[in-house]
Amino acid sequence: MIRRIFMLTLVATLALAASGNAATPRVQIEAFHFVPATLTAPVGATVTWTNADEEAHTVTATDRAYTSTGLEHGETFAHRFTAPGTYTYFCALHPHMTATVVVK
Ligand SMILES: [Cu+2]
Repeated sequence: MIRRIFMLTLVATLALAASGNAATPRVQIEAFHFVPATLTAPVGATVTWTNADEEAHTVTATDRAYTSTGLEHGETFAHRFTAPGTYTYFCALHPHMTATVVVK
């Protein structure tokens, strides 16, 4: 419960922080897939993932630069990309789930 309140507060804070930016790109996790599989975002964008699946998933950088905890249904994770590049990530619980963020 406390964790959920923290997450909601975090999301609200991030939403406020991002409201000055043009882009708040989002990825949905559903049916064991990241949607879209390839997301393009501008430098400095904060990408938010939402787990719409009944199963828990993580958002974990291939190079382990960042990772979420196991996200339950409805929980979110956000990461800000500060440099251009092609960033692959996967779900640590289901490593066949892979996707890419292209930052430019
Ligand atoms: Cu998963």
